[in-house]
Amino acid sequence: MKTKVFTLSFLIILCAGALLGQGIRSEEELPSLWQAYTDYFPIGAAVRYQSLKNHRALLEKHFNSITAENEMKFSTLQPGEGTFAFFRADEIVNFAKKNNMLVRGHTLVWHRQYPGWLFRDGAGKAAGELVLQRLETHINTVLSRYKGDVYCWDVVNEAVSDSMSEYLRRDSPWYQAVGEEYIAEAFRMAHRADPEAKLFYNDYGATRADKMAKICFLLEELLAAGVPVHGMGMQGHWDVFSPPATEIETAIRRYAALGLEVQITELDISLFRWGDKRKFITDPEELTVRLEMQAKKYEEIFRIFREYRDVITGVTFWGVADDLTWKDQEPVRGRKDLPLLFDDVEHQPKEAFWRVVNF
Ligand code: HXH
Repeated sequence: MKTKVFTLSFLIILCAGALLGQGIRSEEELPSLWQAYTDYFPIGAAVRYQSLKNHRALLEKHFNSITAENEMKFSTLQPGEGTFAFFRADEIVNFAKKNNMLVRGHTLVWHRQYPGWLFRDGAGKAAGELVLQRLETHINTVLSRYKGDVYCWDVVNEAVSDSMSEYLRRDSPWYQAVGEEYIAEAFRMAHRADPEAKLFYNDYGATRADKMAKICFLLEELLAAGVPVHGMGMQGHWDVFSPPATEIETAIRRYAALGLEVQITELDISLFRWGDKRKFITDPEELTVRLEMQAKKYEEIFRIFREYRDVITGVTFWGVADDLTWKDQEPVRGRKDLPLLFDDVEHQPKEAFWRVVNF
């Protein structure tokens, strides 16, 4: 009997030891992403409410900044007029505080994910004045709640048009209700509500010459009018084919030349061209090639980011690991993408991870 118990406990200890040992070893061996970048800039990730559970270990080890992917958008925070829902956003902020992470706020003014009531008045459309009043209430409520916790805000997201024949998006409900003044007003309101917060204009396609020219024109106008804008957020939803790293570098210099901080706010590198209609890359050889292209792209752009550490004040990935990414739904619904640094199966580091941390 005694020998049996002895053998059993011995076995249990052996197994536990092996498991624990393995866990500890791989944890220790893997360098931490944010620690590799302490001399450069904070490394952030966008999280969803569920990724606080699913990706907790990765978040705690590799990131020192966090952004809510959806939980701080207008429709989530104020679904009904005067009815604020802070529960999920608070959870994210508390997680960040517990782990000494920065929080980037995203986003106050956008033409998507806004609540229906915002632009309505009774049966008709709300006048510009009413919309601005509602915006001010929203900004005051949200920024005072997170004062000291959220260090920067994407005040206006994607206001510039993609069309060659248009400057600002005219189909935006903000533009339709208020006219182009909504942009300057939003920044002024945010600055009044939290004078310490760094205020960003955020957009995608920000490296393309035509769109960059329009964004710079907007930023110059705002700065010339004394509007409190402190930074340019380049989203960074790129793919393995484009844009070339040189184009990204040119854009960083151009925005920095305006006297603004630059952040890469929503980084991911898709394996697909934007309009590729396929749902998967089924050929294993093609997949290998694309993942290598992705690793190379990440390596190139991070070399540039490090070079510009004087102007780049943050780099945030739009997700944590490949099992939870908006790219699976947009721009092609149901297309399985693998755009991040950790894999979708076991959250293991991909080749791209090593190219980013080894320099
Ligand atoms: C970002 N927009 C948002 O800032 C972020 O809040 C969201 O969670 C994800 C991405 C990027 C984006 C850009 C264009 C777009 C959709 C999202 O829509 C298009 C789709 C097809 C073709 C052109 C534009």
